[in-house]
Amino acid sequence: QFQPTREDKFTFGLWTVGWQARDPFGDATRAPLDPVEAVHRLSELGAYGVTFHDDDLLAVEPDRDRAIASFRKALDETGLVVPMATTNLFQHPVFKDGAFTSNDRDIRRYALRKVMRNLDLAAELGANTYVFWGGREGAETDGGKDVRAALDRFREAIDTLAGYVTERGYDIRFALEPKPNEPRGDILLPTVGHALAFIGSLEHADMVGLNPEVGHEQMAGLNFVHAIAQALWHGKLFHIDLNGQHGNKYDQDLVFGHGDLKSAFFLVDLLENGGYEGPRHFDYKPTRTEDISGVWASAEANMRTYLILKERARAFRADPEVQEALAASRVEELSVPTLGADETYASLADDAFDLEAAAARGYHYERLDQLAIEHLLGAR
Ligand code: GLT
Ligand code: MN
Ligand code: MN
Ligand code: MN
Repeated sequence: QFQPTREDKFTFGLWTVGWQARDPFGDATRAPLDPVEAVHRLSELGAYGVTFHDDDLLAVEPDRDRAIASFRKALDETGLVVPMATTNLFQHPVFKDGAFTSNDRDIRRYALRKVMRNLDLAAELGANTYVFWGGREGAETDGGKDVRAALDRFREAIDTLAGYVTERGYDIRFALEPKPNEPRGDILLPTVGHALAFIGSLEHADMVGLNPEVGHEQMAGLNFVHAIAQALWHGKLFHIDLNGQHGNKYDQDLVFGHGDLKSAFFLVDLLENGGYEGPRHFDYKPTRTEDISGVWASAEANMRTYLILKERARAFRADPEVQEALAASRVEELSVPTLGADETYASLADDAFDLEAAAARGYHYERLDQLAIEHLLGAR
């Protein structure tokens, strides 16, 4: 039980298990990980696929062609797929003021070339989602960045790249990944809501959606389950980054479920029942204390935790007492349109409504919440 299989569609970024655990205060605590080794180990653990930044492939082999060849061979040997790829537009010093929104025009043009080159590889490897995390698109000072101009350039970049993908005939959609801050003091498109509004302004809006990350919304104090529900509602949940975070602090990138566990429970319930069919992608960092055995233990932990929560969510839904509690809370009633099919605002005039009685009715959410906690804790 809780043994992952390919059908579970678990995927990992090469940069997750491959993170050498450098932080702003300390050096790497782990050796570079060969992407070939990562592919084989993840396959043995039951993962379905891997994802990568252009530069991740060069972790131990600086020659791009050779690195790609051995990565491809590992994929063929294991059957792992590459559903998503992305670009490293944050690590090199050239991106210190951003990539698509750097004040320096030459750098913006270089960034577009870097993406186009990796889009070709992504298409070759069969990826159908391409992620844009704009970690360096932002500022520390409000005087130095014209945010409206930056948004113009961000839009120009995404539209230009969407045009490139369309013209090449690649079967690829874009997914923007919001984050409020870190590494920049303030990042553009800081939350799911900001990104959704931005997407609506794009020329190629239909091929652009979201890659929300659990911890990033929680860093902003927001409810991730609500963010995902709204992304689904807009038809924009193209991909997802699962991990763990304890509230408003630096980006922890903990194992999935190792932060706000109750939110993770309701998230899995939503993903499993809300129509999301894409990969369950883990974007976490094995903590700096771990050696390589701890890295693999943490990779396994992400998948097991997801499967356990999936089972807990199923048991919650199947419990007759939960069904009764849901009915008592009138959860289903919210799906009934407020006006009948043939009604207009005029029909509202002759409602017989007992104001006092309606105000007095309780919603019984506390009982429902406790039932969720008991299922989550395995007490039912
Ligand atoms: C980086 C970031 C992640 C993004 C990755 C995709 S890179 O690790 O912290 O949240 O998803 O570019
Ligand atoms: Mn993160
Ligand atoms: Mn991260
Ligand atoms: Mn992420």
